[in-house]
Amino acid sequence: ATTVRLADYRRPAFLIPEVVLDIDLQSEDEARVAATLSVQRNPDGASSSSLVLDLDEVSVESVAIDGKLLPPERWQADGRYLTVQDVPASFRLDTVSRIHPRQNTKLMGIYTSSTGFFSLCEAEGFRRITPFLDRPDVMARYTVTLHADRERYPVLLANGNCVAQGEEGGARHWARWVDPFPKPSYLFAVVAARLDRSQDSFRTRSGRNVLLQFFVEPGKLDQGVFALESLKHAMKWDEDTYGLEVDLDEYNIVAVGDFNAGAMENKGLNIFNTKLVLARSDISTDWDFNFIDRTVAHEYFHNWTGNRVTCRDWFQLALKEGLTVFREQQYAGDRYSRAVARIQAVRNLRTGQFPEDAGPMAHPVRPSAYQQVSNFYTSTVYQKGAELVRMMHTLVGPAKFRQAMDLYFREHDGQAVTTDALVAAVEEASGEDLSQFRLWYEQSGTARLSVRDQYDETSQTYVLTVTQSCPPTPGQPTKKPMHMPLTVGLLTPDGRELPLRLEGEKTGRGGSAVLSLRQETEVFRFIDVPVPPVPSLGRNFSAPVIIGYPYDDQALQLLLGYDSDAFNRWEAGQRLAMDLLLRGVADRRAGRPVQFPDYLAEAFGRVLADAQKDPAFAAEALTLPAEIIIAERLEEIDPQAVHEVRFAMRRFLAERLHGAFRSAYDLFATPGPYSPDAESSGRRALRNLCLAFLMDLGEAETRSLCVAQLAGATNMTDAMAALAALASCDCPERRPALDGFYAKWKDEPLVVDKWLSTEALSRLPGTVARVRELSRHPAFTLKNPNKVYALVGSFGVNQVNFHAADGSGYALMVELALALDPINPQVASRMVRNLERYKRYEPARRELMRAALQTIAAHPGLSRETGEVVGKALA
Ligand code: HT7
Ligand code: ZN
Repeated sequence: ATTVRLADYRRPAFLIPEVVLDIDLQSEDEARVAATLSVQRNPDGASSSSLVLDLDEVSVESVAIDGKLLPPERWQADGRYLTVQDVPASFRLDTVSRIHPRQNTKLMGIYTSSTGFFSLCEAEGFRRITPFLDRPDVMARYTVTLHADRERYPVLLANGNCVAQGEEGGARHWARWVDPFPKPSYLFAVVAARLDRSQDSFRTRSGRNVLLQFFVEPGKLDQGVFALESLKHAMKWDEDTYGLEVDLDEYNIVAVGDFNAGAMENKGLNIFNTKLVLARSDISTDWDFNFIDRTVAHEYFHNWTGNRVTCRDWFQLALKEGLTVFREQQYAGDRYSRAVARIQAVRNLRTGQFPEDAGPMAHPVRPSAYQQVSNFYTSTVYQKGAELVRMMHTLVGPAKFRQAMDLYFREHDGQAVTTDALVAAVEEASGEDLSQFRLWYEQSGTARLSVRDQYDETSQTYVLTVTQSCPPTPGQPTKKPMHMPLTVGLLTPDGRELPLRLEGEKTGRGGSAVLSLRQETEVFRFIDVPVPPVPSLGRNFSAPVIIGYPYDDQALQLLLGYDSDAFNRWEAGQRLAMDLLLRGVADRRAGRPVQFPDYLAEAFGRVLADAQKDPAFAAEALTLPAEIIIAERLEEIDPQAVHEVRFAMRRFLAERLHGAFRSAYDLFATPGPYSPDAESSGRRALRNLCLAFLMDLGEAETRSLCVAQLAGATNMTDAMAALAALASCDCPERRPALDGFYAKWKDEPLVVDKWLSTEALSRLPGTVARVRELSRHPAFTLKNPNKVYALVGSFGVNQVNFHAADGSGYALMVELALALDPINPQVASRMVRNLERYKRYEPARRELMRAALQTIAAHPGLSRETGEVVGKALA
């Protein structure tokens, strides 16, 4: 396997400032692509007599320089490159190529979906359309002419503005689009399809009117209303928060049901997976609405962070993704509950990124090597990347951070840069020395902070000692200490917040202090501390680390009840539950009875009693740590033990708080028409959480309540909550509920996905067989990524059934992944990642998982994408 290394980066030998494309979509099976590239030798690049263009599944028919056809001996096209020999310093290159959209099941480049032709080019898909220097530091102005059948594909779109269109001989038409902004090829997009269109407009703060258009499969325009509203919110938010205006005359959003990613920020022509853009209350949950709002905003924010300032190479992916996820998180915090948004982001990090960072695919936020860049669209790049930006924001404060962003855009607009450009801008604007902070981009692994304290009554001094460490990760046996903010507060034993003052400092720090950690061990001496305090550590999750401190249950209950930092109130509840869950797993594995103390029920009962103040927060606080997060804390993972102990804790709480859960279920009903706003979705979240706890007891009365909720639901949030609870309940109501749901929604693909996912996530025995059966169901196809993610992806995170002790879950994953690999290797390699952490499991499962990986590795013709994952896992 070829490894691409950051250390080998060289500036391109040639630049291509202008691209003119003529794409003739002759049939679903074939398109002719004529490309005219203005090519110039790059004065800053290596000198080369040949031009080597990237290429993938494109048949090149002819090559001409400055209008003269080249003889075959002057150019060669192998599977990966088009090499043109003896080229001048500056010239026009014309190529004519053929591509096969319907055969393109990889869904990279131009491919077909039910309504027509669509494209996805990030990261390396443009080379599947035409030979090109398909790397982000080659930026060009594009003019694109599309030709297609008028009746079948009435909508013809590309980036930028439509400058001309017309009819052609027969039943065909054409349109020409010009994008005035130079862009990297990964931002290129085209669409030729039968779509309905709705339009709106946005008036920028400088008074320009921008046309907003939404395109979707015929009959589904009503499902785009929410996304268009989100887009306008996002545009306004970016003006208000960062002073950034939309720079286009026309901003188009297209929805497509077959898509490898969630969405793509192509300049002026965002293409969205239907799952992340279509919303209507009867078919979308509160979670969908929230995710759609954030994704629409995220793609829009890329217009500046990614498109105007782009990445020099794919090792710099976090430059655009980390920063844009951070901006998206800020947006969500402003628009919904700040605390809940932060809690959800941290839960995401802990379920996705922490395990990744502790496994064979662990890599720095700025990786230094890859085989397939598509395997590096990871939680580390996205979520941990956002945490790095957040830490800089915390270290320098919001005002300086804003100045840094202004500077970043001033200095780098129109450029392709490295992650260092952002750090340097923060450094320059704030005066803070971030040289050590840069290690965050280079070192993989989740750092640990071990915190110890000492209170001295006579001097009224409280000393916090913080020691950082980071476990070894592939290729990085040792780590250097990193610079990070640790936000802390101190609480009195009766829950009051103490004013903070550090020894040697003239002024106090208020109730919260941002401590700067740099050395391996740092000591902070707080003075004028009248009582032994309880520390609130890592407020608002100030750094993406694991904080170890010997809290006792009383301290945790105090923090849960009184910490002024909502995140740490939640965190205290999680720690309280986690300590008991870990004890429970140890007891179960040692054959001792698993029991839980009264104080757990009392603490959760107080949260529930207080839920009126903030139901969304209460729902988060009453959610037990996910199985995968518990597993992460164990030396050796026994998924069955983790599942059973967590389930036992849920049943314990459901029994003890039965009355309170039942009353809250009634109390938090949301009367009136559905709205996905933060308050009503918070009430629904809490009410449905109560239902789920009660359903774990499986009583007939609760089952009837659940069936009634499913039957009477006026929105998908309530319907799905009831269905999911029934799907994990071994009761007579279960099968009719699941079958009835499918029968009702079989014509709505996105709801069918919810059904597939609910079946695959069931905790009940028999799920492996059911998933196998569903993989042969007419509603399922390996060709559609959404279907794969819904069924196979959900099954892969089902901790109890995927990890069935007999290995049947692994065998099923192998079967499906190998069937998928030749169709869509990007998606297949994501599925295979569910097996990669086999070394973390107890011996029997470890062996079964290793054998599953070996079967995949030995499969003839395995894709490079899946090959990289299994190769690293087995290394
Ligand atoms: N930049 C887009 C994500 C994306 C992607 C993810 C995984 C595999 C291939 C991909 N191509 C594009 C959307 C975004 O992050 O905003
Ligand atoms: Zn993004």
